[in-house]
Order: sequence, then structure tokens, then C-alpha cells
Amino acid sequence: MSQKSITIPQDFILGAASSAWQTEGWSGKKEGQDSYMDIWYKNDRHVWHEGYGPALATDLYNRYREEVALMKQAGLTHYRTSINWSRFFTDYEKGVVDEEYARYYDNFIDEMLAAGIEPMICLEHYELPAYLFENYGGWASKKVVELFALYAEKVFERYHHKVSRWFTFNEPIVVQTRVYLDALRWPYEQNTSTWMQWNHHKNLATAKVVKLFREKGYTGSVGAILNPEVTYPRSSAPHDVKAAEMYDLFYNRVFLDPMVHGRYPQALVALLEQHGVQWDYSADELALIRDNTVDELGINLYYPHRVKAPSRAWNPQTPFHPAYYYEPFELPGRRMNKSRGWEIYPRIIYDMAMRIKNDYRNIPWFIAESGMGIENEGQFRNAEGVIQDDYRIGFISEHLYQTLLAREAGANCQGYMLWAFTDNVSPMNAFKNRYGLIEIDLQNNRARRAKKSAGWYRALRETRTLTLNIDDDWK
Ligand code: BGP
Repeated sequence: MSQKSITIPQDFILGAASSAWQTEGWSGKKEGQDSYMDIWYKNDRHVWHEGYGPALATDLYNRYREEVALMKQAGLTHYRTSINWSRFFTDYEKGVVDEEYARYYDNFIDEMLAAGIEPMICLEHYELPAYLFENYGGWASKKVVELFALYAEKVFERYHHKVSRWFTFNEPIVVQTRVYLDALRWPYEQNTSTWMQWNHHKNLATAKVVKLFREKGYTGSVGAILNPEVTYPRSSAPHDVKAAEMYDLFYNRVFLDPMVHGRYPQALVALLEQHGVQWDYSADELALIRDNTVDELGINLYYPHRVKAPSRAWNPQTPFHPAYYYEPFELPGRRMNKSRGWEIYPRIIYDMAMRIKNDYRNIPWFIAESGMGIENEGQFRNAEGVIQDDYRIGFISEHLYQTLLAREAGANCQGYMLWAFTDNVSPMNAFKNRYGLIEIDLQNNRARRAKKSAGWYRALRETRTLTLNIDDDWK
């Protein structure tokens, strides 16, 4: 075991993240203001862990003052959440702001600013209005791209003087991949062309919003929060390396390249055509994407992704799916977070940092989500009732260490944000795997209680030094 210490630069973000739908609850929500997540939950509650979902969530809508006091106690420099598009308007087509909901955000943001915590706001964290999903097919429609730009316009008008770091989407690839590619989520359709159309329209919407923000002359930046998966091939053999490259092309570069370089990879466009994937795009749209790349990226990184070359021929009856080119690979002996079924490999952060430095013009970025979800955390409670989450402290230490090493090696990395500030509702895994620095007590009216990690996080902020033990003995 060796002990290491590393300095956390003064301007380095030490924050935590969350989203509107995963915290606020339905208090004050009006008829017709469902989001995609709400209708999925309403239509298919049985797949949500123990029936928990967005209905109450952490009741943040009623408890944001208490929450901000806890953020301050935990030493957060920044807090990232979303505004819920489905609740921000009473009419999505005319852009009529729901004053009651907007006032909640006015107050929440003011409360953070008064506590010295910088809010970072995402415009969509899966909160596509159900109305737009049902009436236009969601992001399959160009009309929805227009309406998103209208929404961004209204949000910027109201908050540009209070918030300067904006993000269009959180993990823009996720919903369509789960619904249209893998058909794992309601409404369980399989249509690879629809998948690609959603990808394209989210890239287009990002470019439109970047353009709008710049034309209005607002101070600040517009970025996006992506979840590129650091994908390692099983072996150095060319067939396995190709599998990893293909995975990267379809799932990572489909957003990274247009958002940072302003263009889709040629190889991706050619493969989509070769496999008959149809998506509607115009030269004007591609020009808009080319001219309006993002200012910064948030990167969500949880686990390494490993692939190998496919071991069988593709079934010709099955529509094209990128899995045509790869198969998942499990590394024997891997370190695991058993609650989540995810491998733990902190090196992903360093490897992603070098990728951004070398292949993505060293654009400013930060870790927007990193964290450890653990089931049944109550078992780690001490006599005073405080959850002793040393595993979380260990996880953050190792991942933050890699982030800081990358920064020392020239990565343009602005900070580290933990997922999540409090325990909350994940899609289906609602309150199953607990991620927070703050516990949410479901048996006691969503009461908040700081875990051991909250005090440790605060000390990080105060000392601006990370000290950790590295298990490096030859035993
Ligand atoms: C990320 C999402 C978050 C959150 C997190 C944890 O991909 O951006 O919204 O849900 O995953 O998810 P889970 O609880 O399923 O592990």
C-alpha cells in the first residue's frame, strides 16, 4: 500500500449532479405536463424497482432550500441539474411559460447562488414532453427540433443573467438506444432508422441552440453532456480491434464528432448507407452542425466497456444493429461493483482524457458524472445512524486521482462531478442503487441525512488535496 497526495487546483470544480425528473416529484405538475419518463412509468410501472418512480422522487420541489443548505455543507462548488422541459411550458408549441414552475427554478437558482454554489443547467435529461412524443414521434420530428430551440430561447431569456454554463442534453444517445435499437424500454420498438434520426436531430438541436446563444450575445457557454464508453478490445488482434472501433463509431463518435468537429465520421455515414439505415438530413443541416460546435463537454463515465469480434454470423432476419460488428466481452477477474453489475476500472478517466486531448482538439471538459451505486446501504449504518460509505470514498478517490493525473498530463479537464448529490430515481433502478452523498430515507418522508462521504467531500474542498492509498504491493 502506498500513500499518494495530489493537489486539486483552486479553479477545479468539485461538484455533484442530478436531474429534474429524478428529484423534483410531481408536486404542482399540471395536466398534460408529463415527460417521456412519466408516461413510461405510468404505462409500465412494473419494470420500475419496487414501483418507485418519478412521482415523488426526492420531493425536491418542496425541499430545495434544505437541499441547498446540504450542498453547502458538503462543500460543493457547482451543482448540475436540468430544467424539466415538460413542466416549463403550459403550451409547448406557443412557448407559454408555466410561471408557477418557473418560479420554483427562480428560487432554487437564487438559493444556490446565495450559497456560493454555481448552477450548471442541462435543457434535457430525458424530459422530452410526452405530448411531443405522442403527437410528433419525439426526436424523430424536425418540428420537435424547432420547439426545443423555442424552449431554449425562453429559458435563456429568463436565466441568462444567473446561469452561464448551459448544456443541451444529458446522454443524448440513451433513450433512442434503449427504445429503438435494443427495444428494452417502453414503447419497445425496434427501428434502427428511427434511432439514427433521433441521433441526428439531437446533434442538430444542439447546433441550433449554440447558434441562438451566440447570436443573442449571452455571456457563458453551451455544451453537451455525453456518455462515450471507453471501449477496449479483448485482444490486440485486428478483428477484436475492429470490433472496438466499430463500437466507438456507432455509439461514441456519432455525437463526439459532430459536436466537437462539426461533422459525422465518413465511415459512419457510409456504413449506415450500406446497411440501409435511412435518416433524413440536408446539406443545410450539416452546415449548421459544422458552424456551431459546442464550447465544452461534460463526460459521464462509470465503467469500462469491452468487446470482441462477433463469434457468429448475423441473422439476416434481424434488422441492422451495430452489434453486427461486435460482441460484449467480460474480462475474467475484473473488479466489480456487484450491486450495479459494472466493472470498476478508474483508468477509463485517464484514457478518455488523453483521447479528448489528442483526437478532440483538447476541448474544455469535465467529468459530469462518476459514482458508485450500492444496494441496501442501510447495512453500513453506524450506531449514530450515519451510513459509513468508505467504498464510495474509495471509488471517488481513485477516479478523482485519475482525473487530476490527466490534468497534470495536459488534459483540459475542468473538474469532477459526482453522480449524485442525493440518492435518487434512476430509470427503472429507482432508489435501488444508492449514489448520493446524502441519503434519502424512503421510510421517513424522504428525510435527508448526510453519509460519511459528504463530510469527506467537504474536506476535499477545504484542503484542495486528495490523499489516497493505492494498493500496489506485491503480496
Ligand atoms: C446515468 C444517467 C443518470 C443516472 C445514472 C445512474 O447514465 O445520466 O441519470 O441514472 O446513470 O444510473 P443507475 O441507477 O441505473 O445505475
